[in-house]
Amino acid sequence: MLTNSWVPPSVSDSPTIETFILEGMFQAPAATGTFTSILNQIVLSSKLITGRVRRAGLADLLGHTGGTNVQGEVVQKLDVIANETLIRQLKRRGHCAGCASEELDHAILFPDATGSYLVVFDPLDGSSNIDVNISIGTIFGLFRCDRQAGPPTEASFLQRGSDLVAAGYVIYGSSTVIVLTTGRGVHGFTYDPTAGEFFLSHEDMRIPERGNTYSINEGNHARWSPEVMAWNQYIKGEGPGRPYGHRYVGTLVADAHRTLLRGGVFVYPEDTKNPRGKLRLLYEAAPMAMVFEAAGGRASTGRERILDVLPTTLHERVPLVIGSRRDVEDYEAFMRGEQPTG
Ligand code: P6P
Repeated sequence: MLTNSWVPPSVSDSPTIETFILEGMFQAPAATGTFTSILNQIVLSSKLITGRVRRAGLADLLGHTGGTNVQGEVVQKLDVIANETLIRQLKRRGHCAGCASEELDHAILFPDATGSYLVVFDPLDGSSNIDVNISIGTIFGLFRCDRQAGPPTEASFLQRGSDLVAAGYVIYGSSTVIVLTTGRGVHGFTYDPTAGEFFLSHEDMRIPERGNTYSINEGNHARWSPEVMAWNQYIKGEGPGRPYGHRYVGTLVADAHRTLLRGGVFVYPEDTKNPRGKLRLLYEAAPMAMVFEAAGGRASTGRERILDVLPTTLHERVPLVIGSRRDVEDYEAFMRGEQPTG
């Protein structure tokens, strides 16, 4: 007879991400299930991608294809696999009307789809770190498309981040974690490969009002504006709560995830090499901004709210400052030529 035998830690009482998403659907009376279906396709894609990422060194998946993408960046083999996986899964159920990817010059539209959602994603963020076994990630966002105005076109993707209905990221790190917001809080789910499921592990994530680390590529110092240099000197200088510690992985998802959990600020500013910034608005900055604001943080270009910026092209770049509300506000003060209010 079974007694109260020890339950393996992997078989958790926490809900799986699919259950959590489904419970969210039941709370939305008008829900048709297409939103839920798309989120679950992204979850399935994450499971498939994590399986490849974990075997990359063994299955000849390291290295690059020899090609370059629309950004002019060398395309890594795992980039292609992640991109194809997401497109294939999102197309399968006919609920996604189209998707836009960092890896594709143009949006892909699914004319036979019945759903009214568009998905934007960076399929494998930080792919230059794949070969050295540093964390990489996937970033995604969901927009509605107005079918009353006719079938969606590439222009249908050019929406403000404030119009996102869901956003999140997957970090393929020491464990694989999905962080997701549908506008009602931010929740993290950790993958248990023995169960093949993501279990709720970080419920209602809230970023601290202020942190004690800053994250920026100090190697770009000579390219920064005087305002960014002034902020950089301040954050490294002596004063109440300063100097901050410096952390920089070089994968947005990894630097953002640490910042979300511990507080502080991540900055990729405009500079003389990237006058509009390096990171992309539609499928990197905007989804991250939705997550950080939903967790009580702040997301800015340094001068305006990321979620207010209207993209004019799919691959538009933007300066990105995300993190604890007070730390981002301090950065914004320097961008105005002012000192923080403390
Ligand atoms: P840098 C990775 O290539 C990426 O797109 C982001 O994930 C990351 O934050 C940034 O570029 C790193 O850029 O110029 O510091 O190597």
